[in-house]
Amino acid sequence: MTDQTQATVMKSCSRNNICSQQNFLTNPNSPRFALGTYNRPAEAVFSVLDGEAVAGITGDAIPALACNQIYERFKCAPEREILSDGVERSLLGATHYKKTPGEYVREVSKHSQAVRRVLGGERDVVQEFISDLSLEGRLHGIHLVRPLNHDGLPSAHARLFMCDTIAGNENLVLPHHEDYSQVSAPLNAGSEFHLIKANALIAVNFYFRVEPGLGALHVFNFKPSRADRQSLGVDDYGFPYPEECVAGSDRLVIGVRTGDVAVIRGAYVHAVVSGEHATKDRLIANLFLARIGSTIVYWT
Ligand SMILES: O=C(O)CCC(=O)C(=O)O
Repeated sequence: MTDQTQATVMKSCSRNNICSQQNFLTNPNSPRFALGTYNRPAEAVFSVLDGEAVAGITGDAIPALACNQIYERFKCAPEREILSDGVERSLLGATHYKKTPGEYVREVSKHSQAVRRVLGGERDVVQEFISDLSLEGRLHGIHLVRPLNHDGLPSAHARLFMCDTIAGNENLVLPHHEDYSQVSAPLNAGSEFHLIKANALIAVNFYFRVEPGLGALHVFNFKPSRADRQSLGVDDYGFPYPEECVAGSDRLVIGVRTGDVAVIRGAYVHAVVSGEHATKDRLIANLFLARIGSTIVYWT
């Protein structure tokens, strides 16, 4: 991680700054509530897994030409679907949200060709990242990086989403949520999902199109417990958290730009905020990954 500074208590911080906060100072088992900047997304993953930061950013990780080409191919892809799971967005690829593992892996095989085509073929940017993760992983005791499997079928390596500011809500592109509840949900019983621990869960986001100054990713210093999730009525889904529940929390404001890759601990509540005005056609690809012993598994 670059850019180390002394721990200070801050209400928010943006890229190129490291900020830490009371939680870290009082509880040595918590990760630093900080945003790190990294030269490679794979480096960011291990730093965040090791608790050196809760989030990491790699700027200009994807060439501008590749971002443009992916955006153009996505816009023309007939396989895109409109997903309405609380937010309307255009999706290409499989998502495990609210699905049984069996339903999810069967969906993966339906979409994998279109995802690969839009991302640009066999050696796409996400695949390159996964290869780099395997190399970097050797330095961190990782022997295998592989898709999470179910019924002998693999998970996907990426899904793509394009979102606008939510109609009727000037300020949000993606409401407050976390990514752990959907993994620990009872519908995943008996699958590899249930081996995943909250602190080992990482979300990786590849930004192909973000309007300048808009659509920042906010990560809040709130990692809900099971009791929190139950009392907020979001157990099993992790969505949507009422904005009020993070009103007093510190936050990392990650002003993501086209070409960036951001890595965050998925168990922390996060949201995408429009900014000064509404935004349109914000395109990302993402995947989740988790360390299980000396293996990293990934899924979408
Ligand atoms: O779009 C982003 O910056 C974050 C995406 C995200 O949190 C999600 O897809 O669950």
